Amino acid sequence: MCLLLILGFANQAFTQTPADQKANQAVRKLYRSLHHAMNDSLVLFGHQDDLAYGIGWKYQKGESDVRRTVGSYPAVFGWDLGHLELGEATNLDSVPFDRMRDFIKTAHKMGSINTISWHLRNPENAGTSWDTSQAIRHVLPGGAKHEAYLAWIDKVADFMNSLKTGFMGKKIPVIFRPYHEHTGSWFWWGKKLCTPEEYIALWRMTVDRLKAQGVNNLLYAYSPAEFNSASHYLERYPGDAYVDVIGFDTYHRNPDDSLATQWFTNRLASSLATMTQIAKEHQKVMVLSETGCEQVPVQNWWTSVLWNSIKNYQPAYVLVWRNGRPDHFYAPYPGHLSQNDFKAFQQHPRVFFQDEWKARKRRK
Ligand code: BMA
Repeated sequence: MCLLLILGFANQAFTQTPADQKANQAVRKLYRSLHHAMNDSLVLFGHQDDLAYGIGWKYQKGESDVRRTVGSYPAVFGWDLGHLELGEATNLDSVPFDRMRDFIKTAHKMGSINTISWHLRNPENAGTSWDTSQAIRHVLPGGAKHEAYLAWIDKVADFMNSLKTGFMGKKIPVIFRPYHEHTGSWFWWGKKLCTPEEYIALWRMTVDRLKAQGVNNLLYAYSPAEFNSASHYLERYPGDAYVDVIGFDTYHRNPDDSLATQWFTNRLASSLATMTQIAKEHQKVMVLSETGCEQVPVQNWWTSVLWNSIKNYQPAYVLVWRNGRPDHFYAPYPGHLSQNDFKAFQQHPRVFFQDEWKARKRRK
């Protein structure tokens, strides 16, 4: 009995350890807490660029469309490093990297989780992420752009290494989500632009380089767009030693069309069902890494579309995209038609925003 208990405990500890063997204490703690959230069926709410800007405001200390609407910040904050590789001071959505660093510190201090994507330029011709000129083979070892690309990764390493708490100067844990939505072909790392082997080589080269630069505060998130089976999901999976979090990006488009809505809800549910199995087999944390319905034009979208599609599953978090412009936003703001429903979603016992997540961590 005693031995069984010890074995069970050891097994649990093993499976909740990040892929990076040198991961710091903070990132180990974050990984355990994500596993616990998932096992306890909690769904944390996340929002991209939440503290930076919203509808009608920009860079106002303490502001957040989510907090303005429901009184609490998100439990997960998303950020993006696109253009850091160029040495620019602001990212592709005009967020200054110095401010982003401060937002990440603020979010960490309030007990929330930070996740970072990277809409980086095409390394072949400096076009955008959406420039689909073939690039990967040129940046892999032996390619003409290899050294230049390592220098890009080093800029990411410097940024990650610079994320430190004010108090003790300890490195802040982050969920890094590079090369996302690769089952589509709209980014230069997408499925038609490289072979599975090239994609995996790019991923591993990136992670190995970050680690070699002393980065030890990351969990790595793998997040394709739509997929239709477990083998499709895993086709370009870089391996358990290179991934901690498995995600999935999908958006609700054409919400006026009931067939499109049905398609979205069915796909969301069936994808989460497939990922549940994968998460179990690979002992990873499962999340809905990006979703949303642009402008949320459906009054009860949060409870009837989103929650109804995910409620039978246990994604540790669900992140909606940025509130960039009056015609391009994914979280409500005060006065928005879905605000009451968003409040109902927030009050669901399984849905956690920053305040409840922080309180729970304190109790644990
Ligand atoms: C897209 C849009 C773009 C943005 C990009 C990276 O979905 O929001 O406006 O530049 O993400 O954040």
